[in-house]
Amino acid sequence: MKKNILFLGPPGAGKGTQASIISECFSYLHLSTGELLRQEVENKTNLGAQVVDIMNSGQLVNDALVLEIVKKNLSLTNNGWILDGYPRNLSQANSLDEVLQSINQPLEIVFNLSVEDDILVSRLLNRGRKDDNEQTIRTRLKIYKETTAPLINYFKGMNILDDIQGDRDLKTISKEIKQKMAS
Ligand code: B4P
Repeated sequence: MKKNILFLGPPGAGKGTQASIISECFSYLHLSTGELLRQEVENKTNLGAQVVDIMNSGQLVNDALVLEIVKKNLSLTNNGWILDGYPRNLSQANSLDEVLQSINQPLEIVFNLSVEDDILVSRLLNRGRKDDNEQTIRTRLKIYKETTAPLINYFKGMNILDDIQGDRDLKTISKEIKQKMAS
């Protein structure tokens, strides 16, 4: 059973949703950089104050800040983890590679969730989080295409990428992910 997993995909593709289901099922650590950053904002920490405007505008938070969060949390477990929302650019992918080498826990599988733009926009508008307004969503989608989507080829080159069609019902998607983790 694969236990070091990463979810890739545009905003609203269901990375957080599936990562929660799978991490709960296997008792893996679920590391969502978006969620951890939102907690910093909620707790009104210094870090939260630095990132709140960036997040609300749909831009990516500074790489070094996110890396600190990832390092701190990944070193807490060797029992399996799911990264959700990290990395989001090539520089973050290279940093992740270094961190994983240093803790000797190689990434085993990347699930690339794909969903059409119109469905993504309507899902996010329905969700209604603070950064889920039309303008911010368009910015996030643009940044995803320019900055994050190139990671698909990066992970394909490592031979660990699996494409998952994300516009189906939650259970069907989770079932397919579990099958692929077991194979
Ligand atoms: P994230 O928290 O990562 O959020 P996301 O990409 O918008 O959402 P996700 O794909 O997880 O969608 P979800 O499952 O919730 O990022 C937010 C912000 O944080 C970024 O814009 C950025 O500023 C910052 N950030 C995070 N990581 C960063 C990094 N590494 N570097 C720099 N900045 C970073 O699903 C969305 C909705 O769809 C939900 O309502 C869900 O119920 C629904 N849904 C999911 N699957 C469905 C399905 N199969 N069918 C129907 N509905 C479904």
